[in-house]
Amino acid sequence: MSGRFTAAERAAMRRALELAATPGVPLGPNPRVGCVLVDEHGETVAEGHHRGAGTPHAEADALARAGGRARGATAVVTLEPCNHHGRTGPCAEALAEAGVRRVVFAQPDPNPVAAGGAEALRAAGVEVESGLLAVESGLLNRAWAFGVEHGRPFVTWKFATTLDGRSAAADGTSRWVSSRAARLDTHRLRALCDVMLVGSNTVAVDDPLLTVRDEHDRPLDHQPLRVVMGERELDPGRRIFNARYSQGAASLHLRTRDPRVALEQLYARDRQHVFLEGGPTLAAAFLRAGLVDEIVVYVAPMLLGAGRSAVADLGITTIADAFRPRVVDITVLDGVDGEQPNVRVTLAPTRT
Ligand code: AOF
Ligand code: ZN
Repeated sequence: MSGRFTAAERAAMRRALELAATPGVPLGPNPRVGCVLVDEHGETVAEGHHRGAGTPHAEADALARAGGRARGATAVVTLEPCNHHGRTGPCAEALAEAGVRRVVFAQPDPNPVAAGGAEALRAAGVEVESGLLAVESGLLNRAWAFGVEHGRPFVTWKFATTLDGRSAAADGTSRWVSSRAARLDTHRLRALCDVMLVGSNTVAVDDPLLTVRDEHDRPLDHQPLRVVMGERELDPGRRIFNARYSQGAASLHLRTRDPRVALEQLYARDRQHVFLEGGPTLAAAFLRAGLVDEIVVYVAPMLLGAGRSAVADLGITTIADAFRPRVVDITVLDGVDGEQPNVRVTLAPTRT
């Protein structure tokens, strides 16, 4: 396995993954893709990455920068080069025409419309290898590939809880259940999504901002769309609708209570990844509909005894019917400035 790739190709793929994940690139309908061209000595000839639908693909971007130096080079790409005339021309053809000798890609293209690049390249006499850092590349485009397969956005449900399963105290106060480290971690995850979703009750009661900020509390340049769903009429003065607080983030009110309808409308707007952040009624509606694809929970060392649960009634009355998601990861987030550690648990709902 390791013999199929040179050390230079490995390093180039790491770099291509970094390029693919360049911050500020809108998710939109397309995957995140990076490409590095290396010469026979393993030296980088040119780098490229995709910047969103309608712009050149990563391979085309790198080829344009390389010019004549692409001849004889190896193209290291995070995704199988496309083989279709979409918004841009087929990359497999462009690579072969530029005289690229070898192509190494991480993962096959799951999009049936664009797939077939590997075959086309081989037919044109280009050497092709795949599977290098495929797991990493798969993770990067997990939401996009999910959309290609299921025709809807990927949903991450996030909540914070005390040891006794409370997300807010009896009087409704919920600041601050989780530590600063946990809240910072949440902002990091929010930045990877393109929709922040809450219910209209949460907006009426908590008046959240739902923008993504960095560790200095500065808003990021590129913000997810803030979506409120539910039939409740809302005061236009709520912070989420108020340009004075928007920090560049747009917002949208979907007047439906049906998770399936909301996801359909968001997918039609080219949204890939929904970050579901409250409240309990909305979380329960998504769980009951089987529309949660990932759960991220921050557990804080705190007890409230009474208070609001993170999730409303799921219709489960006996232990045998418990919802049992599979644990994917458990990470301790160390406390800073004297705060206690919190625990982040990531889970995948199991489908039967
Ligand atoms: C990208 N960027 O760097 C690569 C892609 O019709 P288009 O031009 O928007 O092509 C979109 C498809 O092309 C996309 O779904 C994926 O299957 C393939 N490869 N796409 O946006 C890239 N290499
Ligand atoms: Zn392409």
